[in-house]
Amino acid sequence: DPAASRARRNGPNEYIAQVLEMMADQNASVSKTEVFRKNSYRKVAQIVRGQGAIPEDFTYKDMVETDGIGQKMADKILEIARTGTHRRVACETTKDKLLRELSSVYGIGAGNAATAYILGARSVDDLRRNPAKYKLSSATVVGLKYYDDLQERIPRAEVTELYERIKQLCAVFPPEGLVRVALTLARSYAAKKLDPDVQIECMGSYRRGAASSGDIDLLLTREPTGRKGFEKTHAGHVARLWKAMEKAGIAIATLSQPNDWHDLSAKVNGLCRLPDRENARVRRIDVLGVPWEEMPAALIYFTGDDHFNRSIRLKARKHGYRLNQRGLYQNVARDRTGTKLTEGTLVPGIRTERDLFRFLCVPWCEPTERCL
Ligand code: DCP
Ligand code: MG
Ligand code: MN
Repeated sequence: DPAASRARRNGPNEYIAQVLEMMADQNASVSKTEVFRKNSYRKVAQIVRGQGAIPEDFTYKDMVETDGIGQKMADKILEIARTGTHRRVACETTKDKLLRELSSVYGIGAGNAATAYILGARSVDDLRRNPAKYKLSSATVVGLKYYDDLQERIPRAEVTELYERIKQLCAVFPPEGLVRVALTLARSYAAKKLDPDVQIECMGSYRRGAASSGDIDLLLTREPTGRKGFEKTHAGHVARLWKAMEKAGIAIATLSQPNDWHDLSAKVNGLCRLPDRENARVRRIDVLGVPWEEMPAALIYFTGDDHFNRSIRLKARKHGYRLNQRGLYQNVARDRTGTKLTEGTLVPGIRTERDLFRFLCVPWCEPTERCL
């Protein structure tokens, strides 16, 4: 009976019931014992909700005589009633704290953290000492190696310096293939400007003008030029740039790489630092290729912040469009619940961020104003 169950909520034992439910949640549903324990806590929480105040109206004796509540459980309920909590729950907050600490390592999400915890990890140092035991990926092992550096934010001036140095590298990509072999033999390739038309933008909090950034987000694109069907694009440029960054001592580790380095949307996640600098900290950097026609939407998405993105997407949606990091789409069919039925087609004629704002009737606002 839903009405009765609603009435029982917020009854005299509601707090006790909630603590019991927290204790239920402490049992992962992995083993049969855990599932059993979880369910028995839940059942007892429901029983307790339906009774008079503990321990005056629903006494210890009453509890033990109730189906589903044994002596051990009755002891726990009394402890909660007396102290407002239970030792297990008090330790739950430390467990939560620990899971959060474990997830602060690059590459460890909530799932990996829980796994490592079950396998016995109780600190980041534990992970460091025995990465194999906790089934950590190779990227996570790298994340652990530079854990202390990666905890720190990057001062704006340092992002600027890295960004400038990386842009300079773009101007001197060595060419590929036979041309490269020939030029290498001639020992003259180093100063060759490969592609002066490549465009690199530094996104995220940096573009919003922040005084410090958590990581560096670079977009790489190029307007296709040349005869239709034989256009020159930025295909392969992310790979060339990353290689040049490695050679220059800027990129020091690759955390994840694209399946196809030649894809126009190729993306690499890695670590970098200012070379030839004593005590230069190791920083997180992402380099992403963006097809030219996706640039307006990509600029908006990667500038953020995430609240701004959510609100401009919502606005697009209210007008019957769909905005994501690849573009603004029209003729998106949705059913009555709002679930998307078709992908729609790109709205034509949008070449800049401003075009996109104008199309959605959003007054222009500078990247530095996009913090909601
Ligand atoms: N983004 C988003 N929603 C997410 C994650 C990211 O809209 N869940 C967008 C907005 C962000 C941009 O991508 O501004 C870059 O993501 P970051 O996580 O690098 O965030 P910031 O660069 O804004 O902040 P930080 O300085 O912490 O890197
Ligand atoms: Mg960022
Ligand atoms: Mn990022």
